[in-house]
Amino acid sequence: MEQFEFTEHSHRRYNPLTGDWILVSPHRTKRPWQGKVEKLSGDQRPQYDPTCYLCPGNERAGGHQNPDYKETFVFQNDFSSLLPEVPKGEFKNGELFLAQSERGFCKVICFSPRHDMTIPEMEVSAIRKVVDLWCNEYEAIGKLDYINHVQIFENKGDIMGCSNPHPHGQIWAQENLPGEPAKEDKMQKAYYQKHGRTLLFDYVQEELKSGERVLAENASFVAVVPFWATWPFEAMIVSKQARQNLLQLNDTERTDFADMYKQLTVMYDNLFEVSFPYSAGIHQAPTDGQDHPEWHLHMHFFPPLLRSATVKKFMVGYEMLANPQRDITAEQSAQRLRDLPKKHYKA
Ligand code: H2U
Ligand code: ZN
Repeated sequence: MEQFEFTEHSHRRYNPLTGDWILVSPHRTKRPWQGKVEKLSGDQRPQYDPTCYLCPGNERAGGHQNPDYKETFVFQNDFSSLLPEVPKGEFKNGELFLAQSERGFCKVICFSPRHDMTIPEMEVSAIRKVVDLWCNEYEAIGKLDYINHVQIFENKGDIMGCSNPHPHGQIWAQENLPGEPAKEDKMQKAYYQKHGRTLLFDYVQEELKSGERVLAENASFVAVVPFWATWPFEAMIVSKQARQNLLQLNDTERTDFADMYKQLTVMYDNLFEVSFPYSAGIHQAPTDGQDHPEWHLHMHFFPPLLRSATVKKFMVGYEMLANPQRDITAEQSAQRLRDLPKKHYKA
């Protein structure tokens, strides 16, 4: 029997942030990029769309009017999933039926007044305004007594169910730590208690040493395809130093975060020469008023595309019922992304 090589043989990889496993089947990618790579005709969008509910000056649902904003703009989601005025309550019937009231609220953030922009096409100085807005919102929302988790995210592309191409993200804030951050909270706490360093600090050191999965690096941040990546081109932006949350970033680090956000999304767009869809979001310390030395700021990118602008990875069948699975290894994905031109393909 030949020796086990994880570049050749089926194996499971462990995600130390969540405790989950994924199945990797590298033998299925001996010829990973056969078949035609389809291109979509680039969408031509106007700088201003009179029918867009996010463009400056336009009217939104419920008769609200957007100001004539010049940089970023944030507003309460007109169709919030979470609401602040929910009476406290619990439903319990034996061990099997349990429900609890949950308070919170949702906001929408416009990244730019320009309807035709996307993050990879924006200047780093403009993306820096988005980072500043995230910081201000995390701080203000986090101070609210009943809010313990602030989820900042971006859902991009109609394939991801995003309703509007105007560059925007969202914030959902709530009382309880939701599922994914709760898993990461537990795993990071255990690691920190054992080692006295954050899990992602140690992880980033190792990734920088090997360089195999590193996509880009600046003075304060690294973009990496995680060893345990589930989506074909999943990536993570991690601060090099242990930072519990956005507020611990200094001025340079905020700009470096913006720079890394751009570098990664430029790679993504160049991969299939399409405005690359993804769900991305920031994981950081809970806002429960406690110190969280175990928490290490990072941003996840989960893009659905597999082989081209139109061929998507489905997380169905075995993946729904057993484990997520991938063919192309994290190392192969990183290599492909790294080898791309560093300039946006439209430029
Ligand atoms: P997506 O990026 O997932 O499409 O979400 C856009 C959000 O914008 C969505 O949550 C909100 C929707 O509720 N929205 C408003 O708040 N006001 C509007 O006038 C339309 C959409
Ligand atoms: Zn618009």
